[in-house]
Amino acid sequence: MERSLTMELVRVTEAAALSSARWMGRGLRNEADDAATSAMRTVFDTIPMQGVVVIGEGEMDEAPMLYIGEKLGTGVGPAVDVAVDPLEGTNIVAQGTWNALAVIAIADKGNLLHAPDMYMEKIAVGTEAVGKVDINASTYENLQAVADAKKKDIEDVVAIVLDRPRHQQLIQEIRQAGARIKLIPDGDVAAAINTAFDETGVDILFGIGGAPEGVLAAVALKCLGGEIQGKLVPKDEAERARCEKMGIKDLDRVFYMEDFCKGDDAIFAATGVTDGELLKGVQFKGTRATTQTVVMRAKSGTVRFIDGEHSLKKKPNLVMEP
Ligand code: VTB
Repeated sequence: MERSLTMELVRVTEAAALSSARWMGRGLRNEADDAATSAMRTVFDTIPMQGVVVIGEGEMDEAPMLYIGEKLGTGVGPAVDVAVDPLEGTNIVAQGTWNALAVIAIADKGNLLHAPDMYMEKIAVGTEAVGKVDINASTYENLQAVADAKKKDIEDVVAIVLDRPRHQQLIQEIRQAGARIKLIPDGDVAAAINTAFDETGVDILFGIGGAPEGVLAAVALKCLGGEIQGKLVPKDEAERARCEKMGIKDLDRVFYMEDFCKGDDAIFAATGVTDGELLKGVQFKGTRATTQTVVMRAKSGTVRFIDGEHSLKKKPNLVMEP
């Protein structure tokens, strides 16, 4: 994979963030998502690669663009698997709260997990706790392992969990263990990434979120030297059948880093749409807009934060007006 693709991917997530951020705080989640998706799709046409969407906006018959199997790029250049979430956190943008991201991950063809669109139980940690947690261990054991690895008391360990009724027991277990919880309304990709950055104050992600989001988080954590483990959680017979069709017979199967993203190379980029612990969201002032992006590559381990300042006058196509 050409390393020059890293900067190209920044342009993709910047465009998606700029477009969807225009909808911040307007209470219109679908409009925010559509804006991100079409901006992302447009920029892909200019990128020298032969990409195929493996994680996207849905199946071909349910999504007009960035659907699974769609070809992306100019058709010359490296053959890559593409995972996208043009707007991770549509509700977040609609409500103007924290941690919405425009996200993309790519890896050499055949290397990304084709995760079905269903729930996945996840556990994610940053570098220090790699190899120390186990999705099959108890909540207490995992919290204690993170505390030991990070040389802190369990009382100072901060777990991040999606605020959902399905997590009631998990939340109780974390509090009983003495650790603290940051409950979030949406956005477990940002939450997983944040475990790899000390300054975010987040030590471990627990709980059930989307499986496709698990793949995106895995690529980021691969670049950062962190770890995520996952288990599919089919909600009904149809989803169980879907797993079987994919060759996943054992529903207790644990997906590890190498299952999510094979090989030694992958690139991940995310631009903040709304403010978060790691990235500032898009800000507009007159004809200028600013963005903040993190872009990283697994092979080199380089992590870059890129501040963008955009002229909306010179590039009006960057933002689709509501
Ligand atoms: C999470 C969250 C995402 O989906 O994966 C969540 O991180 C899981 O679905 O931002 P439920 O809302 O059904 O709990 C998102 O909210 C995005 O769809």
